[in-house]
Amino acid sequence: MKIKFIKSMYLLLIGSLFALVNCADPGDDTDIASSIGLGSPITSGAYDVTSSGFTASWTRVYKADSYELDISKDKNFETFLAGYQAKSLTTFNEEVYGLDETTDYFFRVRAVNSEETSSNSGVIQVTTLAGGGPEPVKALKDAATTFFVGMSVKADQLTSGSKYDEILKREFSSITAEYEMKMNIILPTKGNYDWSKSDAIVDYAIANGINVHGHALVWHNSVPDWLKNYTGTNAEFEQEVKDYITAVLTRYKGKVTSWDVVNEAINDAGGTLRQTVFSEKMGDNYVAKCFQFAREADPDVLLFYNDYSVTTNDTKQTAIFKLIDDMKTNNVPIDGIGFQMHIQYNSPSVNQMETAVNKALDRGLKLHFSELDVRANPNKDITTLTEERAIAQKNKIKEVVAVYNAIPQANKYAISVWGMKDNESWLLPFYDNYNEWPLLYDSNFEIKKAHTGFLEGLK
Ligand code: 9MR
Repeated sequence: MKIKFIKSMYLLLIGSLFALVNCADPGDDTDIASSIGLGSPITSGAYDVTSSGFTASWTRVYKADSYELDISKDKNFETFLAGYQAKSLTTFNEEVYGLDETTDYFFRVRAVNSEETSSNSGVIQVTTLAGGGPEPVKALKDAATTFFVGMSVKADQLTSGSKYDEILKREFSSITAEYEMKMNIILPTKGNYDWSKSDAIVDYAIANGINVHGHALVWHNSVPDWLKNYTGTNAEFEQEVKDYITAVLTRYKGKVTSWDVVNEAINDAGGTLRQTVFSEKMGDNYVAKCFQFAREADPDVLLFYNDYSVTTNDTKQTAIFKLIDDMKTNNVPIDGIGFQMHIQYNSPSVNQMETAVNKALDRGLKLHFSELDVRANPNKDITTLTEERAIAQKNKIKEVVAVYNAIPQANKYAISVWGMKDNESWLLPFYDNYNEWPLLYDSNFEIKKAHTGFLEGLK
């Protein structure tokens, strides 16, 4: 009886295996794919819900080229939000804004390719939050508790009671002179130091408990004419540079925390040392010499090398870290590296930033994300800052801050923005006064989405 039962179970098992093999005929993959059809996206919900918007997100569908998003106030989708009836998207999320507060919204999404459109995803309901007037905006320096938030300044902005003064004191914990602590301003003619602007900036910082990052001791673009056209010997030229570095660091000892000792020494192409009056007169090891002079003048000040395109130009990045490695091998004192973040709304990627950051961390350097501004119009294709571009700019700043915030405390120093208001950025005159909005404040001192992006990057 028992044997008979086992035998019939055995036959049943063989039979069902045979049936399974038959129905899953592996001979024709396309038949299987077309019989399954294009899958529907899975809606993973809404995030970043505020009183006026939310972000809808969904999963990627195999073989889909794009997605169609419907948003409605009505769960049966009999009417649609303007622009959101089958809105075509190639991304897996959409930031929706301009909505009413405490209101229900519904969204669903379909996958699309050249042959078909999938059925709808499940419907997600989102309720926007209560408004209650504008939310209090956290000050950048209060939100960033583990590093300085800096801004570049000009001495004439620092009058007590000015709008700049008010915003600086509220938002920023560090300042850098945009140009008034460079050599052509401090030492315009041989032997005649002019400390008026640099003192005004440093005194303002001290009076208001703000850190100062010094910028920049040696930069080929800020050499005073008398030194550019120097007629003395190379040894005398080197002594002039040493005297200058010593004078500046001595004057600001204990007042200025850090200096960009040499700025932009590496060429954009070829990974070579930029040929300047400094390399010509002091030799290719002039960078190391300047760091030595600085350390001799002030044993405590932090010494940075500062350059641009570090995250996006691989050849330059390699050359910069080689320069630093050579300095370290020769026991030349260097504390940190500044990545000038003159970037764009669509570049660099998080991966590019992390790669460059990791190279600095591997070498135990402090990191300064210096000179941050984010071009919203690098291809000159817009004439006003569109909502879409403002959001893309905001998201890029959020990524920048998140990457920086994730580095170990010991390697953090500051993120410094290069200017306060859009209309006063160096970028406008530099690129023939084109339309650009690269900063955190607009021309009326109003906070932009970019500012929110900075705060969100800290969350
Ligand atoms: O933004 C600065 C501009 O106001 C000055 O006229 C110029 C020359 O001193 O320098 C600009 O700042 C540069 C910085 O010192 C180094 N990196 C590139 C910046 C933009 O050119």
